[in-house]
Amino acid sequence: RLRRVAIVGATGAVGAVFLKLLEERAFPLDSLRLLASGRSAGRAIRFRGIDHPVEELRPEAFEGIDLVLSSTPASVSKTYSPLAVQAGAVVVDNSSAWRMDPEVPLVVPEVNPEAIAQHRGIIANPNCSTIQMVVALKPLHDFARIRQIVVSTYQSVSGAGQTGLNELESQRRALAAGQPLPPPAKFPHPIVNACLPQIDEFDADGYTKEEWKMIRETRKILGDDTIQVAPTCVRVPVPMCHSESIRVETERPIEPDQARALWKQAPGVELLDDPAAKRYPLADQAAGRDPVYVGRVRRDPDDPHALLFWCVADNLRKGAALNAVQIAEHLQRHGS
Ligand code: A2P
Ligand code: 11C
Repeated sequence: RLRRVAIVGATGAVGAVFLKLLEERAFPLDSLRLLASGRSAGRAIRFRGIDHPVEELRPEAFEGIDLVLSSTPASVSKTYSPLAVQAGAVVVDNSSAWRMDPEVPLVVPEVNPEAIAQHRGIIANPNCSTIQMVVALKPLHDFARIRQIVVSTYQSVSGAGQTGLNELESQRRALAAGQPLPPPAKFPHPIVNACLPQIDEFDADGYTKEEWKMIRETRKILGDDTIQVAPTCVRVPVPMCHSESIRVETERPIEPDQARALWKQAPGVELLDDPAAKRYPLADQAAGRDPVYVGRVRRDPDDPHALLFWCVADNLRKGAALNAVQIAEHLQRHGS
C-alpha cells in the first residue's frame, strides 16, 4: 500500500519541501524514515509534531520500506536506488541518474501520467527547468503540435541546493558589509551581481548538461523525438523559482487568445497575463506556490505559427518535490 515511506536526502533543499508537502497534503503514511549522509546522522527533523531522527543512508536502510522519495546527487542515486528496488520499494527519484534510461519512466503527472504504469521500480522526476516548461507546453502541443521550442531560462540559486542558497546569501552579506566577496564554490563565478550563462558543465558542442537535459527530457516526456529544442540556461541571483522566456512554434497556428483559453483549462497552470495592469508571473510571488505561472503571451511579430510567453514556477515545488509527491500519490491511488 506504499505507506512505509523513506525520504533520501531529507536534509537537503528539496528534502525540506518533501516534508512540508507530505504535511500540507496529508499524505497517507504509516511510517517515515529520514535518510541523508553520515554528516547529518543524529540530527532530528520535526514532522507532524514529532521529532524524527535522520539516519545515515546505508545499503540496509530500505528494509521494510515501500516508497522512497529521493533527492540526492546522481552518484548517490546510482548506488542506492537499485538497492531500494531490490528491497521491494518503489523509488521516485529526483536526480539526473535515471532520467534517460529507456526502462525508466520520466514523468510529469499533468503531461504523461500513463508512463507511470511502465515502471520497474524507479520513476524519474525530470529536471526543474524541464518540468515547468512541459506543463506549460502540453496543452499547446495537444492543440497544435509543437515543432520547435527556443527557451532562455533564468534559474534561481536554490536549483543548486542548499549550498547554492548559502552562496548567494554569503555574497550578499559580504557586499552589504563592504567586504571582499568570498571565493565562489558552487557557481563558476560570483552570482550576486551577475547572470551566469552556465549551469553544470559544458560539452564539446558548447551546450551545458543542463541545456541537454531540457532537450532530451522534453522529447522523452512529450513522446516526440522530432521536437526541436534550443535552450540557453542561465543562473540568476534570485533565491527561489525559475523563470523562462519561451518561443514555441507549432504546426497549426495558435492565436494568443486561444493559448490563453487552453491555459485556463490546463491542469497545473495558472495564467497571469494582464500587461496593462503590470500583471505577469514573478519569481518572488510564485515561491511556495504549486502552479506553473504563464504570462506575457504574444504572437511572434513575423510568424503566425509561433507564440512567445513567460513562465515561472517554484523549482523546489513543481520543479522537484511537488512533482515527485504527485507521482507518489498517483502510485498510491492506483496501487503501485
Ligand atoms: P547531507 O545534508 O547529510 O549532506 P542539497 O540538494 O540541498 O545539496 O541536498 C542534497 C541531499 O543529499 C542532502 O540531504 C544530503 O545530505 C544528501 N546527500 C548528499 N550526499 C550524500 C551521500 N553520500 N549519502 C547520502 N545522502 C547524501
Ligand atoms: C539547477 N536544474 O537549477 C538544476 C538542478 O538534474 O536534477 C537540478 C539538477 C538535476 O541547478
